[in-house]
Amino acid sequence: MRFGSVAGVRKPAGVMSASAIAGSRFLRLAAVAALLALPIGASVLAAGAPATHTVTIDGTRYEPATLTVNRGDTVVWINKDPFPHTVTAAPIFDSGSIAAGARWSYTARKAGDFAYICTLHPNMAGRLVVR
Ligand SMILES: [Cu+2]
Repeated sequence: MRFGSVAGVRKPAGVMSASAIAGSRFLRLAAVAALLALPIGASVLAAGAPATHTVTIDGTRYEPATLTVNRGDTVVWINKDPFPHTVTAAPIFDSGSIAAGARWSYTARKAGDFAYICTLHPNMAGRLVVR
C-alpha cells in the first residue's frame, strides 16, 4: 500500500490517505484535550502567578510609599539605612526590628488597604494595598 500522492497523479481534494485520516483523528483528539484543559489554564493566567515586590527603606522613607499587590504576592522590605526600622500594621503584619542592611518579607494573604509605620520612627509612613 502506498501513502501520499504518486508522481504525476493529483489526488482530488477531499481524498485523504490512511495516514492523513489517522493524523486528523489524532489532531481532533488533541484539540478536544486542549479545549478541556483551557478553563484551567485560563483561570491560572487570569489570576497570574504570585509576584514579588520590593520596597526600599532608605533615608527613613519607604520607597515606594504606596504599593498595590495581588493577594498571594510577596513584598520584601530592604533596609538600606545604617540603623533599624520596622514595617508595622498591627495586627495584620509587623516585621519587628529590621536591622541595617537586612530585609523582611511578607506574603499578602489578606485583602485590604493597610497603612503601616515604623514603630521606631513613627513619622515614617507607608501603605500596602492588597486586592
Ligand atoms: Cu524606622
